[in-house]
Amino acid sequence: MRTQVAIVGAGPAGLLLGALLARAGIDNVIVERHSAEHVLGRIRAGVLEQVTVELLAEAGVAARLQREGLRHDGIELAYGGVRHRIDLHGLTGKHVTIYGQTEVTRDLMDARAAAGLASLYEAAGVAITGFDRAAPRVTYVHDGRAHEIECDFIAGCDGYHGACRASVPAAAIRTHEKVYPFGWLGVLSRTPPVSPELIYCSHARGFALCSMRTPMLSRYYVQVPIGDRVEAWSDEAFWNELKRRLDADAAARLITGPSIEKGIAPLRSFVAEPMRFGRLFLAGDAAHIVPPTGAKGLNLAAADVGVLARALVEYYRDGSSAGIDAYSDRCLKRVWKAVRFSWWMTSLLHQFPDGSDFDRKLQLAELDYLAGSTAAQTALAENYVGLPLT
Ligand code: FAS
Ligand code: PHB
Repeated sequence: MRTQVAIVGAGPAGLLLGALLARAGIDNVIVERHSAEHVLGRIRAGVLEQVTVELLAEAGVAARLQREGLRHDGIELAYGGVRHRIDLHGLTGKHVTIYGQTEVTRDLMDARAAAGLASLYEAAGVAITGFDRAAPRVTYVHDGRAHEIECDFIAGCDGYHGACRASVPAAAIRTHEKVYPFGWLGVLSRTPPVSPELIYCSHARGFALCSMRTPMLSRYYVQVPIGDRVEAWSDEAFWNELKRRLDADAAARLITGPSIEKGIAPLRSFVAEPMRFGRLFLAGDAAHIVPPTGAKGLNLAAADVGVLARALVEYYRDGSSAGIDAYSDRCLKRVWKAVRFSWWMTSLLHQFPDGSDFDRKLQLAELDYLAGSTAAQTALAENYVGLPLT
């Protein structure tokens, strides 16, 4: 098989890139190791920046999102039993949209299928070669048969554990990593959200987050120690712990119910540099990971592929390689700002096992400063709604 761009990974990054390239008439194939059902079964992000919504609209897949997505103009920070609203829209003129990553992925998959574009699911043993020369190849096995894709470029959209970054010679790549000493236990429940906007809670027992997917589908998280196993957390234990971390009003109003999904996600910050190796481009989680505290992971993936799609259109339409040559530097400028923000939000709101009383005092002082400073709230709001796609 031959194509212009071979995309490895059918998560949001790969699917959005495929849609943007197809809109520009650039032929592409997606190779995914799992089934579509498996990909859709992963419960992940919930908050979309305006840049992400605009890219989905540009890709022609935002109709349901525009109908069903929930516009949020603010978030609340809770500490000391009091909630403080950050007026995102009032401070930045922008808002965020609540629309689950699962739905984004479903919309992209449906559009791709409707357009008859090639998506190869359950592809085993995906390997990439020749990207350091002008002969990139993607090979894989499907239904016991070996296949090869000849292409001009490879987009490594295969996430943190994917094959693409792992195929880059160690001497050609630098990685930066910070692993946090806790995880997030997340629960999805068919219950009305406890509050119309997200509540980020800082509590001596640990962080908690009240989020949602729809007016009848709530998403909650509590910080748990590294090594905690989800089997050790009954629904009752989860709800009791969440209530202990919420302010009295939210705890009293919380409507609990059976979990329809429950899992523990580890938290890490990770960046691979550069993000381009000859004819291979890394995008999304394949290149960087952020703790979900800043709601940046999915949005960074979308921004990467927005830049990459524009660069590839410029290459094929104008014969210019300026965009693809600038891809890595352009993305990394945005990535590191999001990594910093996500680290800052995580450091501000979580309890660190080795944290001292002094550390907790600093957290509370910063929260107090935030609660009383328009300048501090504006800095948080600018990063939360998403920095411009320069
Ligand atoms: P993805 O990991 O989504 O997609 C990569 C795809 O590549 C997968 O489908 C995988 O099966 C496939 N793949 C991997 N190896 C392959 C191979 N060798 N061959 C072929 N295919 C291969 N972000 C937020 O903003 N908010 C959140 O609340 C949030 N929660 C998260 C919870 C969890 C448990 C995890 C793991 C991540 C969470 N994230 C969150 C981040 C997440 O949303 C990512 O940023 C987002 O999925 C990035 O999309 P992709 O880069 O497409 O990577
Ligand atoms: C979610 O709804 O899953 C969510 C929302 C905001 C975050 C992280 C996760 O910062």
